[in-house]
Amino acid sequence: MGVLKDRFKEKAEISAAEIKHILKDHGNDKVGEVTLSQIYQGMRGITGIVSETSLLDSQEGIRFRGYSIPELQEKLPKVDGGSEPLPEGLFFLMLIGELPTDEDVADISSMLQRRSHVPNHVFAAIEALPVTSHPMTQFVVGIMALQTESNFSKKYAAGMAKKDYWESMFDDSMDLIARLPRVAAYIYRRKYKNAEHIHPNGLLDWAGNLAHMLGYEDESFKELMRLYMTIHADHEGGNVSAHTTHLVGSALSDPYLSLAAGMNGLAGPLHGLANQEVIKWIFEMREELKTESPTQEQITEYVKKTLSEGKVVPGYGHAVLRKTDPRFTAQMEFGKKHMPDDPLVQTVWNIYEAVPPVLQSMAKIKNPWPNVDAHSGALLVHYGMVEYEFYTVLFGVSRALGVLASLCWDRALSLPLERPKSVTTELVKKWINNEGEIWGD
Ligand code: NMX
Ligand code: MLT
Repeated sequence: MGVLKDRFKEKAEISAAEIKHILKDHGNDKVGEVTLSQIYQGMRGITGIVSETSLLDSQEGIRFRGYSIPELQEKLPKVDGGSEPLPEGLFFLMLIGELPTDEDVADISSMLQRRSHVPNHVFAAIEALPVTSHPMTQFVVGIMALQTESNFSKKYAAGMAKKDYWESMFDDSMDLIARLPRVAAYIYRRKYKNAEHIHPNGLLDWAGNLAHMLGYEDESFKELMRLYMTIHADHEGGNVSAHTTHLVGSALSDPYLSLAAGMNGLAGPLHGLANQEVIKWIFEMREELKTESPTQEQITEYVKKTLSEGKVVPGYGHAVLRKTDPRFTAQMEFGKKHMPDDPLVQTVWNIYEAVPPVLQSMAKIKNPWPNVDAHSGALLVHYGMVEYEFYTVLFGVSRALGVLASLCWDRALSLPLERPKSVTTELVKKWINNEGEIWGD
């Protein structure tokens, strides 16, 4: 832990000095213009956040500190005999900005094991909810109950100098990442497996141990968890879960409060909940068509029906991407390797053929291609995890890696309270008539 923290401190100090120089020389340079439509339409295309951990290109997809997903699969350490990257390695990369060695990753795995204790009151808080509560509701309650453990909030209450904020934010972030798999597995076993809980295995890696505590011992499921936890971890800073975590953190809310806020955003059907919506939609299609393997023609008709009912086709489209999401492709490759004959996985591939032409024919849809959520559920169902309401919790455990690495950077760079200017339509109308100004100071 000490070594990781020292390395982070060293990197952050260099970056902070660099940013100071950049702002001194270029702080007043203009980076673009903002149209009225952008203000009304979700701020698409407005650059307004710094997030060091990853960068999204509309054509190429995500790069983590410059590395694409295939490059991560090649370069990040793996378990002996495994072929998927260890998410601990991605976390190191996002936090430190360098590829880790096998030893760096082993150190993070054992640090997370050491810090993984979840106090009993957290389980009691989850138990206080009806078992029928959505798993994301239980997950957020679990994270909020863990907040009693925050070092940052205790130290802040006792009086802490600004220069020390980053250190207890860092400690909290490591604790939280270490504890999340236990909380997630507890919710899964409570809701779906008669509350028969499984003890952690201290010899396993972070994602392998999550698979074990969920009750899946198949080595290829563990490999899936390693891939899943890697590819869902970060998608630059503007997506709802990352932006919310960053925004709430900017009020100096501790990592527990900030992540819980981000997870509430992930629980929305246009964001992370789309992974459950995809499988639900496919199951409903199979039931309605009374076949396990609908043809492409049948899928096309079903997509048109979904659209005619005024619903979205889940798993398709994106606010930034304009090509097939490389996270979809990585999962498709996993499917081809481990379960090429699975009828549900094949249906996902048939949907990939059928949906884009239909969406392309609707001028208003900017991206007809699949996103990460179009594929993930089918892989989980293959291993027997059919309880699709749980899927977004898995997304959330992974997303914590990226947004908490970013939160450490936010505090280390002393980024200030986030507070953009808002306007009223009344003021917009005055501005149009040259009777008022809508720019903030
Ligand atoms: N099915 C039907 N309509 C769509 C779809 C879709 N898959 N994608 C976009 N549209 C509509 C969108 O609702 C909007 O309609 P309107 O003007 O009537 O409000 C119009 O097309 C223009 O939207 P875009 O500018 O292309 O997309 P936007 O940036 O607004 O939204 C999503 C992006 C991701 C919210 C949208 O594509 C969507 O709702 N997709 C389905 C849900 C989904 O898969 N979400 C997961 C995203 C990934 N993640 O994990 O977070
Ligand atoms: C994500 O992974 O956060 C989603 O693809 C949504 C986004 O990037 O806006």
